[in-house]
Amino acid sequence: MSRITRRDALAAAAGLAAGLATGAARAGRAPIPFGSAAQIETFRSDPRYREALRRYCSVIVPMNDLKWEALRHDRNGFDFSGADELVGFARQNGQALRGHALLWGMALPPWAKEMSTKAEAERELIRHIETVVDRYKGKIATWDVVNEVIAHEPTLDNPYRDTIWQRLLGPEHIEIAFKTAARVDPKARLVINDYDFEDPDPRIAVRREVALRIIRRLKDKGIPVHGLGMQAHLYGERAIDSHGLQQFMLALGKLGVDVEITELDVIDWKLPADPATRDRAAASLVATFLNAVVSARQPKAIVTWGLSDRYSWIEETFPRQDGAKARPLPLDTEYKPKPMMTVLDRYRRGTA
Ligand code: 9MR
Repeated sequence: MSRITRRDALAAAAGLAAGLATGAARAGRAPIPFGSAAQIETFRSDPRYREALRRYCSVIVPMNDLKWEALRHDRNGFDFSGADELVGFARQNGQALRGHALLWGMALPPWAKEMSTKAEAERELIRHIETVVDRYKGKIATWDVVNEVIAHEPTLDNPYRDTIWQRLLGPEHIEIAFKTAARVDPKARLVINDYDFEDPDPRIAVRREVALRIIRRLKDKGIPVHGLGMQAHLYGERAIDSHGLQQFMLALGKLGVDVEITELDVIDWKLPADPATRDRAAASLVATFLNAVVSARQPKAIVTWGLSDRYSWIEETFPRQDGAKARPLPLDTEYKPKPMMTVLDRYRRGTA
């Protein structure tokens, strides 16, 4: 057996540093847990959907069932039926869970939209987070504590999204949410989740800066925040700003927070009609995006917003002019893996 000399050790360290500096992707990178959001209606009605969740995922995210709209039909009650079903399924299969989302300005029941005072909003928000996080303590390890709190087109003076939470509580709504989640489950990973971080538009650079400032402010106040969730609904017609993304990853690292990809899919409304061409373009966009991220930071997870093109929000929100079905996800409508799945597999297996 050879002894490792000090010189060998230094040379190895220099090589490692050089590799990191160039962001070289090497074989043998650690696998990144992969998963998907799961929609309860589909989960109940389509056995092939359940089978795909079992087969491909090591992480499950209830897509809608932990939102206020699903849990809080009325002010006093909590309906955990859908969430419990998905949480039970994931646990049976040894899959990790992400909770989505404790605070969002959308998907609120009518009574919550009608809240009118600061005291009321604060009381309801705290009670909601206490009840939900406590119920899934030890089961849901990671929470999207706040979702989409950054304005769509923020300025540094006006950074927050106009929601009922911002209107009634001001910027403090973010702190209240994180503080409460941390108090109820001190072991949970707490994430700030948002969209539009990846293209070269100047608006995106401001969004990244706002995210960094929110995280810095929480940290300065001693409020735990562990990760930034990048939704990554990638637009087929937009470029990926690899350099900007890498700088963003490094800045997040300096702040001591992890990164995860939380709602990956491809908005393919402007991509070519031919399905094979469209699938290749989507896969290549996903590869460019993930390469940029992992060359700077190892994400904690990569999660897609659904698995099969059979069911996706993209179709309705971003309909194609030619009326063709959207192809945003890694499996086709018949659950056959598409080129996007080949790309994701490399990260899932650690061979990227
Ligand atoms: O995909 C979700 C769709 O089924 C719901 O109707 C909608 C409203 O609750 O939310 C969609 O998911 C969103 C996610 O929660 C936050 N980021 C954007 C997603 C797509 O709109």
